[in-house]
Amino acid sequence: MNLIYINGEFVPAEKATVSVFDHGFLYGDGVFEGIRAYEGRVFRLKDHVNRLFDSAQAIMLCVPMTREEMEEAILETLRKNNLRDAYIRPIVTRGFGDMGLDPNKCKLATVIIIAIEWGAMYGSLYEVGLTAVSVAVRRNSPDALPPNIKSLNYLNNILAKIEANIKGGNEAIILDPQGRISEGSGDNIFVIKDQRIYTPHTISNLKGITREAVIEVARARGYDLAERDMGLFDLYTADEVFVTGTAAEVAPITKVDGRIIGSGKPGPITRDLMAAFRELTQTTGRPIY
Ligand code: PXG
Repeated sequence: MNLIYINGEFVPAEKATVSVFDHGFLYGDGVFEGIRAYEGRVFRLKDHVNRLFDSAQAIMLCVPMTREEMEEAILETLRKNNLRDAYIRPIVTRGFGDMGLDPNKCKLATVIIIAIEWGAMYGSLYEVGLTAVSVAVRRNSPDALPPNIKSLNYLNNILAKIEANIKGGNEAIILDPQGRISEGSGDNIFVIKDQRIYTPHTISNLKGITREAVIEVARARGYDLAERDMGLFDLYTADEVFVTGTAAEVAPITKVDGRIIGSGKPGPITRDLMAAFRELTQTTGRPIY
């Protein structure tokens, strides 16, 4: 039986509910994380908890526990469910309030941690590569809703995903309001051209923890890597493209808007980084047990 952490208690999944007056439900007023555990170790737990608290800080949401307590609650949720390879979803909402969006009406944040068993997201596509399509919907403008906040309001990303589904793509390429490459619906984007690796700055997208890990391993392996602005042209003419995310891990993209990327197969640098990232996830992380 799957046990869910809600406000300090472990509740069977069927009974794990929140109030319809919770502002996380009423307004998407809250923040979350997506974390993975591999072979009994949580990958970059501290980074994820720090980002959760940063997201909360940005929306002036007081998390009713310390970062250390959050880390421990996540580990305890994994232990209670006997998990070793898992996907973990901590959620902090503004909590129970009344109608009306004023967050001051909510006295105490709701803390939820879900942990389930989960394998590779894209199955056989890691071998052949994903098809990506650019979408008309633009990423939220940073001066409207900063995409750095991992908030419970994911409609911007969902609209992009709907469009990708309609256009027959495995993932969406979302542009920022100025037409620069921003990110996928749930992952960051990397482009390889002439042996150099490029990725967009993180003003209009999420500061991905997988992105950061891949930057580290790429530089450690001697690759030249830079953050820069890019447009669709840079994607269409790339030698290799891949996306990174906790869910997607490192996933090659071999077609963008009908253009075949490079050889049409996952390229050598992408495959090298996929292996290096795998190695990192198998050998590092906070032990659960
Ligand atoms: N951009 C966005 C918009 C994300 O939601 C990433 C990038 C990658 O960040 P990390 O830190 O995971 O490397 C994310 C996170 C899903 C799903 O079901 C995806 C994410 C989170 C939750 C669910 O595809 N990706």
